[in-house]
Amino acid sequence: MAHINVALVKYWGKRDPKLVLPWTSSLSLTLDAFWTTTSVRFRAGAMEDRITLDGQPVIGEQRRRVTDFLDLVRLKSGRTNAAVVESVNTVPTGAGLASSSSGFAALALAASAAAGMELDKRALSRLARRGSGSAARSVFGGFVVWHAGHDDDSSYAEPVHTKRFDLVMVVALISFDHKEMTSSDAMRHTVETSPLFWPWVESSVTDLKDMHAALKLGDLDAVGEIAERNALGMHATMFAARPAVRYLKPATIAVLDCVLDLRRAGVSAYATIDAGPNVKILCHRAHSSTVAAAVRAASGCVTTVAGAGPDAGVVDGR
Ligand code: 2P0
Repeated sequence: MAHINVALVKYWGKRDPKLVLPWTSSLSLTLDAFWTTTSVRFRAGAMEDRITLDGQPVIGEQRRRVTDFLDLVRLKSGRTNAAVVESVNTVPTGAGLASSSSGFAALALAASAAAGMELDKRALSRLARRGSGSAARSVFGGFVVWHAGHDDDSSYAEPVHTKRFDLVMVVALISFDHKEMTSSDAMRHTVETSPLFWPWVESSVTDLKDMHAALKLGDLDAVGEIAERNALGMHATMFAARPAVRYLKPATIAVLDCVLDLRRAGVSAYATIDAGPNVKILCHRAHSSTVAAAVRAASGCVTTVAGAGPDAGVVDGR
């Protein structure tokens, strides 16, 4: 079982698509509100992997990504059998809600255990990375940094120890729809065509350094400011891609306006947005009801309040 994470300093762009090595290091918060539970069994005699998500067979590109990952586990473990994979998501899949972060972290944990591999957490993070970049971070709970690294060994995630502070994310669910362009395609297109990509990579180095300092101090305003500028910068790289990639909807902008109004009214609230129209708003737990009510009124969205989630782990044999 693994929980989703939301990046405060984003990963956007691979310098090695096969090994999933990113151009930038990233830093995230694992959330308690959404998770994936996955079981894997290797079956003697079966010809084909059997993969279900929420009880439905997984097909097409999604299936290919999972079977590629199982092939990697088979290669590393020496297993040859086909697998039965059953996954259940509490998070809408493919809607920019980081379902692949919890999905591939849970799969890496379950598949490596079923194959008899005994991986420490760093090795598990490196394995999860090969399924989906953000999954490297969901191996750990709380705040997590994924070091970009320069090869398979040096690109892994680890926890960031911070001063304790009660930061939560109000998740503003604007759309549950499957996004039109996957993150993988959108980031490749951005790297290849956006003139703003390289300046963003450069500014991301400063954002990460500043974020570490802000977390050490437990300074929510600094954490929020850095997260918001980094996310809007990432979306700017997509707006400048040719043709543009635009995940934001009118309701996304309404939530951003609302967050600004909340700040003007003295409430510390900051927005971050991933590859979809949904917005996550960072604030103190004490302000979460005020923030959630304001963004619902401003945009008609549904809200969930999420705190820090745990490490990926085995629950009831899963
Ligand atoms: C992140 N996102 O840091 C960034 C910010 C979305 C926006 O990681 O191609 O599903 O599988 O490595 O991890 C979403 O991309 O991409 C993502 P792949 P992934 O959370």
